[in-house]
Amino acid sequence: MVLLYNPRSTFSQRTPLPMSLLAVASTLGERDVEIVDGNCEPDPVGRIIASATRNRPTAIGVTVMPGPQLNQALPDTRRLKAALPDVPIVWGGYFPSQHATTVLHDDAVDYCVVGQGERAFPALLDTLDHGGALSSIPGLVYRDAGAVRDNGPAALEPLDPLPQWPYDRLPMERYLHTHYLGRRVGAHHSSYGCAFRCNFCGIVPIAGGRWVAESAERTATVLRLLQTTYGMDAVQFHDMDFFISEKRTAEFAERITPFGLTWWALGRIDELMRYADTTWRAMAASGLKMVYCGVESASPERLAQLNKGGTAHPDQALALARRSQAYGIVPEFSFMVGTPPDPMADAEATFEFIRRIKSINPAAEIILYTYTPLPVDGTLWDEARRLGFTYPDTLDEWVNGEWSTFALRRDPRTPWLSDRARRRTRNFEKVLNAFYPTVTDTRLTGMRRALLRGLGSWRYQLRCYAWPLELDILQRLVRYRRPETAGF
Ligand code: B12
Repeated sequence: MVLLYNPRSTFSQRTPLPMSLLAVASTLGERDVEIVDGNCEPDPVGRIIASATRNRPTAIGVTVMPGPQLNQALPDTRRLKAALPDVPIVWGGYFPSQHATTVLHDDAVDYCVVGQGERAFPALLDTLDHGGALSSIPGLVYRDAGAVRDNGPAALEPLDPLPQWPYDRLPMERYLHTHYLGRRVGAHHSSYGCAFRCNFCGIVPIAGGRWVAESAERTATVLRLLQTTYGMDAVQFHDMDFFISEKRTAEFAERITPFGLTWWALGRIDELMRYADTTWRAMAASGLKMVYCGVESASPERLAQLNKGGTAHPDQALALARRSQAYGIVPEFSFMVGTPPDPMADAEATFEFIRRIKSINPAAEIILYTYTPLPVDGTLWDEARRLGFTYPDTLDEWVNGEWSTFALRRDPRTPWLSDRARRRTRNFEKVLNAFYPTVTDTRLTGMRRALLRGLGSWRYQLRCYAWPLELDILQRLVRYRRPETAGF
């Protein structure tokens, strides 16, 4: 018996499919597996304790992302440890993959799996059940005679040979949502890692520039299954970069065109600009409705500092705004403001660039993130440390006070980010979102849109972003939902 737990990760009505645990559960073979999703259950810890008391599990596996999920995972794990002291608790996912030593300094957690869990987790379970050397499990970090031992990263596991995700172990109805993309929108992740090493991205310290992907055939088969079994009519791909291989994208588009689905995915601008017109046509015909791209900055020097790699250049975002419009695909562009050493100048240049994008393609969505340091070697991380940035040493610090919201990338309280720069960014965002109401909020009626736009107009034209109190009130009144805080 194995219990897998997804602590609450969101307060949104739209429950995210716990793909991490589906992936981990897929390779547990004949083992009896119970997945408990804290986003769906009123008392997930109570349910786990009851199950584990009936039938002692080999281990409890907990998936932990930074942010709200970590804040929930720590107290829950401590409750589980107190109630079930002899059941090993294993943390996997983004947070322990980056901070395994800090995690293992806490007595509530016994093991961390760094990176992919499909091989390391069953190997650990076999060792716990039958004995063997923990030191021979790549990707495992554990305590040994009072010290923390790190076995080092495992090789990336190719995805096609792995078993299908066991959707039947979850209440799938809970994970299909109605929004901009469709009436029953599902989720999938068709690859692992990313071929690039942008130094603000969470996958880099884990995947180290490596990428493995399902074949187009396998991904199409998964979508067909979700469509025929669960009535899914649209899908969001959460891959770090869906579009790395043009050949895979083109074949995938061709395969799914007859399904009549709509889809959304993330990709790099330079890659998409390299794609042939025939691939763009195939993507549009196959139902690609929106594509999410990180522009990050209006400055080529800043992109180099962010180690964006490839052939990234801000001007390509302007070209993509045009090209996607020609195919009826809405681009969603995210920016990274608040980078050291001069976040104010950086933000002003970004705002002007966003205005250029909007003048080309008013439907383009804009998302503003604030630079949140990650332990990725390179100038930015070095600069952040030089300016006094350090991570907490304990899990208690991570879940308390300012650190508990650090990962949200909205207000990370980095030492170089002044209140003025922070306020200016949020104010610009309010004015922009009023003047160009998002296309993704399907509840915004024509009248509400006109009202927002009318009220935001003078501020946008005059670049008067300061103190947009009237917009604040209006955006609250019309219950405006922004994708960066709420998803679609
Ligand atoms: C889905 C998702 C979410 C979901 C929650 C999912 C859940 N579990 O409930 C939602 C939408 C709620 C979410 C929220 C946030 N997210 Co999020 N999210 C993702 C996303 C897109 C996919 C994760 C996923 O399912 N991957 C697919 C699975 C198969 O892979 P995996 O998770 O890596 O799991 C593998 C291994 O990690 C390991 N593993 C994972 N869990 C476990 C458990 C055990 C026991 C074991 C052994 C192994 C193991 O094995 C798995 C299979 O190989 C990732 C980006 C990405 N593409 O991965 C970002 C990501 C994890 N999110 C991130 C962030 C920062 C957030 C936020 C905190 C902030 C933000 N602004 O986005 C918010 C919180 C917002 C809020 N207000 O609540 C960052 C984390 C950065 C970092 N420092 O590590 C990521 C990496 C995005 C990025 N590019 O930076 N997120």
